[in-house]
Order: sequence, then structure tokens, then C-alpha cells
Amino acid sequence: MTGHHLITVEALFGRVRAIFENAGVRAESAEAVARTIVAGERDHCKSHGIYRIEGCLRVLAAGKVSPDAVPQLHDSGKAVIEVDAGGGFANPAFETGKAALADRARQSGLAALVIRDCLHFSALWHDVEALAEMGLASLSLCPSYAFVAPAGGKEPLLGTNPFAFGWPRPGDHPYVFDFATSVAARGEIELHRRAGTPIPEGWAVDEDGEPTTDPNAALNGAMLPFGGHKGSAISTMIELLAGAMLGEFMSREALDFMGGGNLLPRHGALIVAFDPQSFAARSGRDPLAEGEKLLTVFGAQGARLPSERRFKARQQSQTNGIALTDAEMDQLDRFERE
Ligand code: NDP
Ligand code: PYC
Repeated sequence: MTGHHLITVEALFGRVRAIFENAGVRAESAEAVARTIVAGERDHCKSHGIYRIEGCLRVLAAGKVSPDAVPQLHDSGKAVIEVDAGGGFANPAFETGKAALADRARQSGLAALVIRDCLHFSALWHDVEALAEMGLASLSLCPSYAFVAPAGGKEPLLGTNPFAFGWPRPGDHPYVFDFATSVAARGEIELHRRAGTPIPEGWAVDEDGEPTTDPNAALNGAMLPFGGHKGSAISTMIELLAGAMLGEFMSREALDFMGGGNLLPRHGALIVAFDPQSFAARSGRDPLAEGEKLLTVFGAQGARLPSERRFKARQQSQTNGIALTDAEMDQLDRFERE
């Protein structure tokens, strides 16, 4: 039985930021990356929390992410705003474009933020939650690496392509869902491999296309899309909208560019923001009040809203601190010494 240590959210943030600064990442980017990683750990999203530090440091050491890239905002005054991440991390690029995206969505009803050439390692709920806190609904999507076989196929072709949606709620946490379009995120399979535990049936096939519960065989074979042909089609849409349409890598090209899937992927990302008040203006109804009529009745059926678990975990972490295992604390110490 391993022991665990409680660390405050602020203390963990300071340690993770320092690790990235020591690795040569410019201060603003180190801060944005650390904020994202610590938020993942705080909300008990283990597959995108401090587990990701090692992967980020490996891409930095391989020279495949630019530590000093300064995201460049290109705003022509139209609905589509662009931020060129310049081969740096996606998180500072989103922060660079967020205010312009929100302003344009409020002016025009909707607007899109295109992030170009970024190293993407994170969960997408950060983006949509931030926009919901600004009163906006939004979608966030990006390709990944081609690890997923299309429904009916056996070989990797599509990415694990995450998809997130956020909707603002008056006086409450926003409605947010965020999931990989594979049955599970690759990070989840990697955590099973690390722990030496089998993955659930239905997540993946091995190199021969046979169903497997062995995480190593799954990582060498193909992951499966969620929901059969439906998830396969949504994942394909993400390849087209956030890859082909942007002129950025689709998941197969991202894999080729990085020379295999051992390093985190570099590609583009698309975030679309909607101002609910603009859309509803002529109806005379309040869209957020209308939304509450739906969102407040889930619990009566025993159902929960997506992100409820995460918000509860956040509350717990903020009150009691974040619990890290001995191994995780040792790893943080090691990263600090490197
Ligand atoms: P999960 O299956 O863990 O969760 C998906 C969503 O469903 C969450 O919003 C979750 O809320 C919600 N949810 C889970 N169970 C229930 C339930 N019983 N009732 C209602 N809602 C529920 O996500 P994945 O493993 O698919 O993805 C994990 C993360 O990986 C995502 O954040 C995604 O962005 C990230 N990812 C990133 C990639 C990248 O390229 N950057 C690629 C692939 C994935 P809650 O959190 O509260 O449980
Ligand atoms: O968990 O599939 C994943 C993933 C890929 C890139 C970042 N997360």
C-alpha cells in the first residue's frame, strides 16, 4: 500500500510551473501549461494531470516543441480569428486568442478561433469552461494521432479526436462535456499499462485485429471509436473540420510528422463560440433560463450531468488539497532535479 501526500493546488502549480521554466519554457507559456496540468490533477482527471509532465518534457528534449514560441494573434475583424502557436504549446495560444474570440462572438453571434501548429497534450474542457464563464456556449475539437480504427476497420486511421461542449449556467457550474471519440482516451490505456492492469473489453483490438484487454497489445494495435459507426463519423468530422479545413495536420499526418506516436502530437485546433443571447434575441425568451428547464431535471431521474464528478473533485481538492502518491511525489522531485 503506497502512502499519499496532500499538496495544495497553489503549491502544486508553483512546482509544475518551475519544472517547465527549468526546462527552458518561457515564463508565460510555463504558467499556461502548469495551470492546465494542475487543473487536470485538481479535478481528478488523472490521464491529463501531472502524468502529462513526463510526456511534455520528452517532446521538449526531442526539440519537437518550441519552448520560447510567442503565440501570434491574427485578427482581420472577421468571424475567424487565428493564433499561430509557432510550434509551441496549445495552452498559451488559446489564452492569447480567448478574449478576441469572446468579443467577436458577442458582436456577431458566433466566432471561431483557429489555433495553428501547436503541441497539444491537454483535455479540452479548459477551453469551453473558460468561455462558459464568459457567458458563451462553445465547441472545441482537434485531431490527435491516428491510433483508432474506423468502425468496421482494423487499422489505425483516425485520431482519438477529443470533442468538448460548454454551456453557461446562471449561478452554477457550466454544463460541460469533454470526451475522446475513441472508447477511452489513450492516456487511460497508458495508465493501465503503467499499473499493470487489463483494460476493459471493447476498447481496442491487437495487431491482428482481435479484441484485447492487454494494454500493450492495445497500444500496438488499434483503439476503437465510441458508439460504433456514430463515433467513427464524429471522429471523421473532427479530422475534416479541425484538420483538413484549417490546412493543418489530420491525425495520420501528425503521426508521420512526429515520427511515430511516442511523443505528444502537433496539429491545429478549432474552437467555436456562440453568444446564446444573440441567437435568442428575436424569440423574446432567455436562452439560459430555457436551458435550465432541461439541465435541472436530470437528477430527478438519478442521472448526473457530465463534469459533475469533476466539479466535486475540484471542491474536494480546493478544501483538502490534492492527494499524490509516493511515486508521484518522487517523480515531481526527480523532474525538479533534472
Ligand atoms: P471520459 O469518458 O472520462 O468522460 C467523458 C465525459 O463524460 C466527461 O465530461 C465526464 O464527466 C462525462 N461522464 C462520464 N461518466 C458520466 C456519467 N455517468 N454521466 C454523465 N456524464 C458522464 O473521457 P475520455 O476518457 O473520453 O477523455 C478524457 C480526456 O481526454 C478528455 O478531457 C479529452 O479532452 C482528453 N483527450 C485529449 C486528447 C488530445 O488530443 N488533446 C485526445 C483524446 C482525449 P466527468 O469528468 O465529470 O466524469
Ligand atoms: O489521451 O488520447 C489521449 C491524448 C492524446 C493527446 C493528448 N491526450
